[in-house]
Amino acid sequence: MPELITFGESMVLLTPPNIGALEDAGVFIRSMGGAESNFAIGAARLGASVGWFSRLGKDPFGMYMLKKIRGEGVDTSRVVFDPSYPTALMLKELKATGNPNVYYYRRGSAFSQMSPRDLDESYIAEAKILHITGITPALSDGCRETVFAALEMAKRNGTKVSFDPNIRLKLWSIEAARKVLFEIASRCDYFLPGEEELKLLFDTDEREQWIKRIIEMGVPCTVVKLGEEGCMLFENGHGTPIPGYTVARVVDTVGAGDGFAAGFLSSVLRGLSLDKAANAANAVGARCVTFHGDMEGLPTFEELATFMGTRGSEVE
Ligand code: KDG
Repeated sequence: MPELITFGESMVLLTPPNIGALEDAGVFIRSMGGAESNFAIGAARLGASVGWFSRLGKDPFGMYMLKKIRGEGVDTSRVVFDPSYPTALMLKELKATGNPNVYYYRRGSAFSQMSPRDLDESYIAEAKILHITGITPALSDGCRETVFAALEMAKRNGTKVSFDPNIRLKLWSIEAARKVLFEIASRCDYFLPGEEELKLLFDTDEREQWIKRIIEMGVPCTVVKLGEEGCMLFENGHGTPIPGYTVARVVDTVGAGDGFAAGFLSSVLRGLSLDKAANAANAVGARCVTFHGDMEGLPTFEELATFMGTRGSEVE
């Protein structure tokens, strides 16, 4: 059974080869996205024993994603195929600068039919860490119930819970998001938000304010992603800045947070101290932003060692 598990919706991603309006695009390159499968693939490439479960449509796109994720060495034994609902889609519109525009086709997807009945408690019980993101509870009532049921199962079996809020305001309002995401965050063991997400969650632009709120929340370990600045690690109410890595050119930041979580949790499971795990996480995140695509920049352990080595750091 895998040590690190996660679940969520993955989508086939269609992107035109060139910059320009999507309505004029006639040719698309197929790949895939999904925060949790990006995370699982990232952790597997770094050598972790990882499992991902989901509901996929019983259709060619569902099969494509299963094969892709399984081919990366992720355990997919708990994936369910749904004959009645389709696999979700996502389209990207490339712009001359900045992150692409994203269009979702996921309402009524197979994953949105997820319910607590899809959970295998023994799979959660035997894992060391369950990683959840805030995208899943935004997708449907059933998905939200499943997240809370999985959290309960983890708690009663001593499995640690990691949580990345991954706020997607295309899926719900900030008011709805705050209520649910706070509830999950306050019960997790590893909280992995980005600074912009904390500004939204705590409704403040002031760093001192969100630092104060993070300390008050009392999560055993919080790591706040600060982009090129690196991250800030909070342990027992004490915050330590962990400097980031410089890259020549940022091409796409989408998926970098999933890489960061993969780098952090796989390092924690290898027995690294939290500050060393946060350093490795910074490196994975930095490498990811130099690649187009949601998961293409996720490094193998050797690639991470090279990336860190050329910047005077060492992978452990
Ligand atoms: O973190 C990257 C993800 O956002 C992306 O791969 C797609 O899961 C996705 C989403 O819901 O936006």
